[in-house]
Amino acid sequence: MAKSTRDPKQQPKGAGMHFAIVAGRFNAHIVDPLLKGALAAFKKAGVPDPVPVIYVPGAFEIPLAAKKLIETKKYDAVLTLGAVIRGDTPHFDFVAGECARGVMQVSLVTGVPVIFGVLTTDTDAQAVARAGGSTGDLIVDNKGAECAFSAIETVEALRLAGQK
Ligand code: INI
Repeated sequence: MAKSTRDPKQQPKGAGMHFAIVAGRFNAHIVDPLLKGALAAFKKAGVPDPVPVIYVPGAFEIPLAAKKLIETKKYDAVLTLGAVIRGDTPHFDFVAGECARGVMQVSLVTGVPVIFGVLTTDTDAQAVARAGGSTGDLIVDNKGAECAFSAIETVEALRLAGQK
């Protein structure tokens, strides 16, 4: 499985940062552990509780919900979580592609990071493995947790960039 280059001993610090999560309900057996992982990672990094979670039907609806959250001006970044599995749908490419495109578009148009925690896999087993699999750990091998750390790291990076 592909690995992030982040040093796991160097946990980013999220105190004073505010995030919201958009989660697709489709493939809930995958998205639920992604969400648990993300919330555990935010907690570990000191992000203030609660982190609000907005549910939408599926990945296709994620970008608009992220935009609406950003328009409240309450959040430093929005984390998106979902699972699109090729075996499940002939319109995989439309759902996965438009979700990814929409997430990037919202991020660029608003100037607020929208983190892409939407799994796009060929099989259910691949998605399970990226959602913590059987590790029994909320953070290890969990794309939701990894993306929560990415959200913090991106906010840190943009704050630094803004000071240059
Ligand atoms: N939505 C997903 O999040 N994952 C999927 O795998 C999926 N499949 O298989 O179709 C899916 N479809 C629903 C889609 O996101 C929209 O909710 C729906 O088309 C209504 O706009």
